[in-house]
Amino acid sequence: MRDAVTSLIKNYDVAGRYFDRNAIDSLKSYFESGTARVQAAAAINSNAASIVKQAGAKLFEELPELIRPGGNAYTTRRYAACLRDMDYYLRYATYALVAGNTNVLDERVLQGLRETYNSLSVPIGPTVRGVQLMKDLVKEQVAAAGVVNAAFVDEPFDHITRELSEQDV
Ligand SMILES: CCC1=C(C)/C(=C/C2=NC(=C\c3[nH]c(/C=C4\NC(=O)[C@H](C)[C@H]4CC)c(C)c3CCC(=O)O)/C(CCC(=O)O)=C2C)NC1=O
Repeated sequence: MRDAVTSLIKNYDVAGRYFDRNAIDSLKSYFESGTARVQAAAAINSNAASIVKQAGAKLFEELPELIRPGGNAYTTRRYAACLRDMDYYLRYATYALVAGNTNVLDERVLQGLRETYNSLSVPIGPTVRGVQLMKDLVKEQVAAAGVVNAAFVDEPFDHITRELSEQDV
């Protein structure tokens, strides 16, 4: 598992080089956004349950067929599994936010996920929609917490979306 700093060190060490201007700029920008990243994580933590619940409610409102007989989230067990998955995405997105790197998502969440979803007929498009709904709610919460320049919030959610969508071929 890597973060913004360890991944940079890894790249420069492989080449046996000191940090150059690019590396210094990227370190600066990571550390300058550090407090905001931690504030964003705190805002997510204290609202996580409600973010997942609201995103789930919106998702099923938009796509009610998911929870009707024959839908993948139909039955209490599968409904709960769906919300649990959303909670996984939110929690790991928070880790990635703080790390300034999406590696934790690749290693702990996305690896093998497509095979699992395909084998259980979990639909990718609606899952991606659920992730985007959570992103919107998170951005609202983070803004409400007074965090400015929080563009970095998009990154982990868009990464999940991109990886899931690309794999859905
Ligand atoms: C931390 C990393 C991690 C992830 C990401 C993860 C996902 C994950 N989701 C699963 C199931 C599932 N995932 C969903 C999700 C959905 N169905 C829908 O229609 C919606 C679109 C969507 C919610 C947004 C459902 C319904 C199941 C149960 C499917 C079944 O058992 O038939 C399963 C199969 C095993 C189980 O049910 O627990 C895994 C492994 N597990 C992990 O350990």
